[in-house]
Amino acid sequence: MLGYEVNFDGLVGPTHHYAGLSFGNEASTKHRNLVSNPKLAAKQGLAKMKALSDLGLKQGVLVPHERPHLPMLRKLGFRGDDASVLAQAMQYAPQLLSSLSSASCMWTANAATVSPSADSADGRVHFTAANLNNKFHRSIEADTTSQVLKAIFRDEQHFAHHAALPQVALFGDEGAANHNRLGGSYAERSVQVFVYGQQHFNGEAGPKRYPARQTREASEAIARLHQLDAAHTVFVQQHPDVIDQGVFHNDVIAVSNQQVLFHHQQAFLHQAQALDEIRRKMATIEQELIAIEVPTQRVSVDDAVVTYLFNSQILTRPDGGMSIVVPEESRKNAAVWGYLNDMIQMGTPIDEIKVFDLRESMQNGGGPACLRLRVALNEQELQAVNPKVLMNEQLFGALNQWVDRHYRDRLTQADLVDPQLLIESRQALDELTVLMNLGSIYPFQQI
Ligand code: SUG
Repeated sequence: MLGYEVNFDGLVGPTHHYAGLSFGNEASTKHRNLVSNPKLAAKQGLAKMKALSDLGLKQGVLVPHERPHLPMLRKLGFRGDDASVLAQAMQYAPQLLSSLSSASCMWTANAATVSPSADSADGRVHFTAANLNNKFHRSIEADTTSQVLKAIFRDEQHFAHHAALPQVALFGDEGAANHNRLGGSYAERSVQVFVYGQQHFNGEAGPKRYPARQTREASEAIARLHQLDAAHTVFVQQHPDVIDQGVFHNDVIAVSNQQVLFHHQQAFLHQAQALDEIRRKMATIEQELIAIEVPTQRVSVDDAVVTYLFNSQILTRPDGGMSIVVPEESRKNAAVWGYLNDMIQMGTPIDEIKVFDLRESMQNGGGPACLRLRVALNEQELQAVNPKVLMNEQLFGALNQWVDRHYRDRLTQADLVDPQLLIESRQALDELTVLMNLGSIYPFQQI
């Protein structure tokens, strides 16, 4: 059966700024208070989407959420009209205003976990929106994410949507950033690998310095909801020491595509055992794991974190070869660039490097892979996707013009109090829902 991996990238929202909100994500902390450029951020993201779509790959777009999030500010006790809610929040709790203005939903690898129909007992594609409860600014994403996914994957015959897991630390869930799928064709059964940072019930030691954002308990609940079978599912603990070095999601230290698992030597706790289990489970579907393990001697964990070497996308081109998509920061680092150039000569399926400038997102800790949610679909399922969200020449042109009309090219935390920014954002999103045929997905549209 024909299969596709469709990458759904997050379109950067108009309130993109640097607020240092993500403890444990070193880029976020380091770039706190930097002046951002939302217009450039959105255009850098769109350029990547268009370039990949031009390669003949399937590319979708996920829309930004409404920010500042007025309903949550009101829930937290700020009263009056919108302008006075913003003014009070800025006066009494500027960090809250920043949290509720973050454009963090751009990192759609954290939007949800997706299991393709070939792996699920009921033959449907399953989506569970991530609760993202480790960070307040991200915990408010789940409801809108669900609405957006339902507006794109509408047909219940093909698509099953699950609400986010309970909003407590025990079920900390960061979506597909801690999830890999290894196998052959996208439309055939594969092995799903859930990577967690901590197991709360009877687990081994977790990180000491930074939080583990994904729990085993959450991953297991998702595997149950998605009706996966144990024979093709693997749960692996990420190495706690690397979380403490800034690897806040597994996609900062490992990435997969089809049979290939590209990972660092220190990615997993009990690494040899983990790879062995993946290998054995892949053998039951007659697939052989191609493990590309990067030695610490060649690339240190620190270099991996700064350059986002593993936050790359490995994509199968229509000619069957694979390209690796890396951020500009990987080219600038001699060790990483040297490794990448050696790797494409190693005889693995990866034979090409593609470099993108994603600096605006990178400065908040979001590389190429953070910006995309992978959805593997068969032909019929692809036909059932809302076609207005799929990238093509026309959508690319329309979205660039939309960004030009509505986005600022400079934003600081001080600007978030400006009621005009809220008005601009709402106008922009209102137009976007029409452009992409999404219906009323934002709170302000439902009042
Ligand atoms: O959740 N940064 C995001 C980056 C997410 C990257 N995603 C993946 N690795 N898949 C986060 O830490 C920073 C926002 C700020 O500080 O302004 C932020 O939310």
